[in-house]
Amino acid sequence: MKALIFDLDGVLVDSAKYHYLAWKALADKLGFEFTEKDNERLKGVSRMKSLEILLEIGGVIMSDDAKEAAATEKNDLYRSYIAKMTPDEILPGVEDFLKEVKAAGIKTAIGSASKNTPLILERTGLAKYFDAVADGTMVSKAKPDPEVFLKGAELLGVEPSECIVFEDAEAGVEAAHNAGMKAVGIGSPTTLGKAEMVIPNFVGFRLDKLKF
Ligand code: B16
Ligand code: MG
Repeated sequence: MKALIFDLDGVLVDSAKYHYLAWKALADKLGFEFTEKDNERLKGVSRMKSLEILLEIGGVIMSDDAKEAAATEKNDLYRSYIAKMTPDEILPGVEDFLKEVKAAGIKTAIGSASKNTPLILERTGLAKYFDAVADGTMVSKAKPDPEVFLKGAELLGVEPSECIVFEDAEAGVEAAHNAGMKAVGIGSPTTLGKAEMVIPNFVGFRLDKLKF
């Protein structure tokens, strides 16, 4: 193993709550209920696909132009929230693990669907831990397609088989496998059962626990 590739939302930071608030504001405006349970379906999914799922939940039909406008409105509100993020919002245990990884000389990349990745990395101070960033601005195919993880490996100059991915979404674990990489699931074994290893979070997690 030469490199570790990290998903962003749900693995390093909890930006899902801001996605939820921004999508909920749109649902409120359109006049239907959107719950936190519904929001689970949007994790790891691209912005446009998320909007389509939201509209399906509300039983709302929209033209393509109206969808573009709604996605932009949601993103503007979401960015206003993440623009206020601080390093306190890095998930527990993450920074200790990243420090150990860097000290061990292992390469690191971000592999995220989010087009807002640079703003989040900058606001939280996480940028300094990563040698490369592959995000939603660089790929055209969403997870479970392996494109974003293959891009991460390419930017790092390593083979996909030398990478391990950390993911909180089922589609992300599948994307890692489709890239020929192993996956560590962050969250529940019920949803992430296909990963080679599942941990609840990074608290107390160390490199020597990475065993496959
Ligand atoms: P944006 P990840 C994903 O990030 C989120 O989990 C997902 O909920 C979001 O819709 C997607 O990014 C796109 O985000 O609207 O900011 O481009 O989990 O792949 O880091
Ligand atoms: Mg995620």
